[in-house]
Amino acid sequence: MIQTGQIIEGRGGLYTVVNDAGESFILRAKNRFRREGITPLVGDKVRFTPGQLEEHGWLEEILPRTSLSIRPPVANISQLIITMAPEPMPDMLLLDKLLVFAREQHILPLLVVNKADLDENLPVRLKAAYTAADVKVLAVSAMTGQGIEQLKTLMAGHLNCFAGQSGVGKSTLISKFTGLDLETGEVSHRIRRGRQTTRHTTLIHHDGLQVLDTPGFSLFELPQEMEPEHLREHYPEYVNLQSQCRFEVCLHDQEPACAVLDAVRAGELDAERHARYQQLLSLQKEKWSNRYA
Ligand SMILES: Nc1nc2c(ncn2[C@@H]2O[C@H](COP(=O)(O)OP(=O)(O)OP(=O)(O)O)[C@@H](O)[C@H]2O)c(=O)[nH]1
Ligand SMILES: [Mg+2]
Ligand SMILES: [Zn+2]
Repeated sequence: MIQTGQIIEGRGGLYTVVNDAGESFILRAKNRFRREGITPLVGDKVRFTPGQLEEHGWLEEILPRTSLSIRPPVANISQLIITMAPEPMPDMLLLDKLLVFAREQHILPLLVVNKADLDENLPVRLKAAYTAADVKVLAVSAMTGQGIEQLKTLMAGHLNCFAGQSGVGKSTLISKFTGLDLETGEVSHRIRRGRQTTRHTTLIHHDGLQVLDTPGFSLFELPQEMEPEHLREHYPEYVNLQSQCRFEVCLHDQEPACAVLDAVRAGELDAERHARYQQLLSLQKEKWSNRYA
């Protein structure tokens, strides 16, 4: 009897799938998937045949995805919770890459600034820089509980995925509101070992919330096949001004009579974010020109 469910974990060719009634099943993908070059991903909605007795069952079909990330591999995220903290030192370029990825995949971004107990200033600065970019910024602390209820409210109804640098407290936050004991680690230990504490992706259903703890977004790179000319479309504050630029395909880089450059010079748009935009633009140009290499 074929059922439908969602992949919550995949390891060593075995997939854990949970059906609508909350029962879990261990499945293998049929050979057809490999032949067709389809890799089942955590987050995928699937049709499957449960196994008999001790036997594993079979994945039959992957249902259409609403969003996709290849690296790290996850499907159907609807909200990306980009997590930052005063410690480790914020990687602003990573933040901008993740925002571009979210916009491109029509995923709602949410910027969560954790460890507000250590520094109240960071969320204020990020709010000032990112409100124009249409990003909601929320200050929280897994330690004191500040902002956690608000965060839960914002998470309702989404397939949420935590992303951000190693050590910002993603697993600690998830543990905080699920009560689950996830692996977490000291920032200093992590640097010494040079690796992340969370090493594989799990989809957690808890109390009506759906959340993914995912390693790998800390090293996120924009896909090679993203055309450099499309980058500007994922910066809402630039899209708003585009019609005022002299050239229709203005990349807001060095063109004359560019409304974005004017706004940056006038201090109306964040100059550092624009400098990072130019950095990403040249990175994508380089990737794009090497795409057949
Ligand atoms: N002061 C303070 N420390 C926190 C807070 N939240 C987490 N931490 C600490 O930050 C460290 C890293 O937390 P983790 O939850 O392991 O970080 P992570 O983002 O899951 O890291 P990876 O799994 O490596 O990607 C731990 O020592 C936590 O105790 C907070 O709100 N305040
Ligand atoms: Mg973790
Ligand atoms: Zn322009």
